[in-house]
Amino acid sequence: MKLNLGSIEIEIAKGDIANQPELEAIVNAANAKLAPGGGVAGAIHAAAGPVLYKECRHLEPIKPGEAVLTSAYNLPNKFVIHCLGPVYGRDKPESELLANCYRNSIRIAEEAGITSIGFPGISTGIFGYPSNLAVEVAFNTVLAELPRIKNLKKIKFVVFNTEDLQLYHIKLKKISAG
Ligand code: AR6
Repeated sequence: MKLNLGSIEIEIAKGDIANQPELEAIVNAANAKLAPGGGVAGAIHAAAGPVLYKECRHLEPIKPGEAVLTSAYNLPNKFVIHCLGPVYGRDKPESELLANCYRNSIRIAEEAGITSIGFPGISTGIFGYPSNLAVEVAFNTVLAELPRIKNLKKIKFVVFNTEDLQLYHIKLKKISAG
């Protein structure tokens, strides 16, 4: 499903964030040490190859809400933006820290002149953030950033399972209905 808001296309799709060849940048749901882990981080590091972690070692540690930019190496993208989401129930205020992830990722992408970016559901896996709440934060933060965007033309939410896809659909429909 797609929605055009001004010059920016918002898309939601089910898929693997590490296999998004049409996107210039993908976002990693990283850990503080920017190390290969499970979930999104595991998939991204496995596809990028070990050189990604070599670059990451110079940039860690990062704090919840922070984001950093690296090359994408063997991934089919140019860049990876690594951000650390909050652990639900531990890093507070959770919604603000999660919003910082989306905001900082978009700002870093803009500074680098990136035209397309893909987000996974940051914090909604191992970090335990309920998907229904995270979807609200993700969309509301992205929408609030739109007026400042000059370079980005496409923002894609890449969702891993059907239940989460449904939540994203409902939210996007509400936005398109105004
Ligand atoms: N593509 C798209 N979405 C995915 C993929 C994938 N390949 N794999 C999982 N998801 P998580 P977090 C979904 O756990 O909660 C790592 O070990 C998944 O279903 O990757 O921010 C890091 O090293 C969930 O909805 O990220 C950190 O230690 C969402 O992506 C920690 O986990 C995020 O799941 C970060 O936890």
